[in-house]
Amino acid sequence: MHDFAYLSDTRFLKAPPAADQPLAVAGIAWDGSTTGRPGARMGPRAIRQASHMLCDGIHPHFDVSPLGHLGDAGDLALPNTSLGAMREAMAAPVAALIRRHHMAWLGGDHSITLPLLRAYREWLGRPLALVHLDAHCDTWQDHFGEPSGHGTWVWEALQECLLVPACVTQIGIRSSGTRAAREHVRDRGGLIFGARDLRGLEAPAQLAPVCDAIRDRLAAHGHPPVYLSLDIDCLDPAFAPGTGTPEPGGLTSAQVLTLLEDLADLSWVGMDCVEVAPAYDHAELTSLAAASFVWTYLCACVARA
Ligand SMILES: [Mn+2]
Repeated sequence: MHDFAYLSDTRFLKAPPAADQPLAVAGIAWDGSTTGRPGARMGPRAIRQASHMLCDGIHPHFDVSPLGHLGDAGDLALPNTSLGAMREAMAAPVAALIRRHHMAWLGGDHSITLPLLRAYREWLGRPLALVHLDAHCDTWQDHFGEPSGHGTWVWEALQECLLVPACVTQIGIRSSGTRAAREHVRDRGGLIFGARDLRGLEAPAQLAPVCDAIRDRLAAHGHPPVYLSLDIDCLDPAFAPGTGTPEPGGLTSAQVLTLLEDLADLSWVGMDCVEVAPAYDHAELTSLAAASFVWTYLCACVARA
């Protein structure tokens, strides 16, 4: 794996290079599809740097550390400007990595998730369930006149039958958009918990109905493998200012942590954390939130094993 020194000069949690560990992270330092403020290509480096605040401890909820189980595969070697060429270049290294490790992908803008889902769908041989935390529905049918981008991947993944429609759950959605886009997942039979639905709900007991609804869907549809796509702009800009298309009125860090902790028992197969744009960050708020979410997900994997 080519490792751009300037993009990944440190490793997540100071973990060793990926070899035969069950868990691994890899960066996808691409932001050629951003429609707002660019800069998410610098996300992997910032998330790794922020993760160093977490590298000497045990998770307070799961009572484990991913260290000893985790490797860092560096950043994928990718073209910088062509979406098609980037996705083509991703295919082989992604296919190899998901067969070797349970992966957490560090974005990058959200256009990276479609080729990731294609790779998981092909490898697992069945459509996936999706838990999608985001301010944006990402079900637009075109990307400002282009066929594909960082706001079309959910639409495309459903069109390509990569997902079980009834097992797609969107959480935190609140951006402007046509009704057709905003409600598309629900129209296909999936679940949407918009930011307004979740206002004031933060404690485990308050969010239990959300977790139970997801669990019920999975049980009713044969327990498909579950993928987590976590756009950091699901958080309110107060918690995550460093992102390309911030939307006021978002989730709190505590809400997201509660969901990650209390959904730890799902049949997760991988995750991504995208849209961290450190140029707009303050005091590493955004990159530390992203690092903490990825760390929590990885700790859940260790605790489950
Ligand atoms: Mn978003």
